[in-house]
Amino acid sequence: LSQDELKTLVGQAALKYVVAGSIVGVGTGSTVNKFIDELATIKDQIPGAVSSSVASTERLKALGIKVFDANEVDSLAVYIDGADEIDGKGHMVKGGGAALTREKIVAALAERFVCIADESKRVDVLGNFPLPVEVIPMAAAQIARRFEAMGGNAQIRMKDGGPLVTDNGQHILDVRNLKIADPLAFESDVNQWPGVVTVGVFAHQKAAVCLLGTAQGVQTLEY
Ligand code: DER
Repeated sequence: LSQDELKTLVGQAALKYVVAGSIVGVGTGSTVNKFIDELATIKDQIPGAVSSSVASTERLKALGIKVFDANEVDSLAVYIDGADEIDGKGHMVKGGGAALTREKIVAALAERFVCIADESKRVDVLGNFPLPVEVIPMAAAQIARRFEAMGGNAQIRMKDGGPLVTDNGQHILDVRNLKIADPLAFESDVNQWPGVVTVGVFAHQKAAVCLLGTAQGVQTLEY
């Protein structure tokens, strides 16, 4: 099975976590796009979705799914999102799609985070994927130096010849060469640094379930 076929499999599998009559929390990325396409097949069973990015909002609306503002809901039964890495406890590295801040905000509304991923995302220790960190632009160099002091190599994410600007108007650092042995402590520490908007470690907002697409089919991992 190709990676694309594995993403379709887990996108389909995530439908069973959608609660009829309830608004669904929707993440961002190519795997989530497969889920959104599947969600459209049952859109008459839900009031709509809360989205974590302009890109997901556009896809949801194009498929006739109503998008609610995060401030319109008190909580969500479920949040469905992908990951760049997920470890054995459901801690994730996210932000490959530059949506990490709104993803963490919507995930915080949900009772249950269901991660959908192909098997390439499964790791023992987080940090092989360059860690995305959303930063206030004026703090980028200062934050990069702090990562370098811990052995990391931080680069501003570029797009169309300049720094990528997120949905929130901020920049992203991608930090290579980190080994995140204690995701909870790392997330708490980096969150405190002045100028950090969001660090792409989802340990406090970890997954409860991961639907992992493998050559043998979809594995349901619970944490
Ligand atoms: O940006 C994100 O956090 C996305 O969820 C990303 O990590 C997963 O995207 P993919 O499904 O396209 O690999």
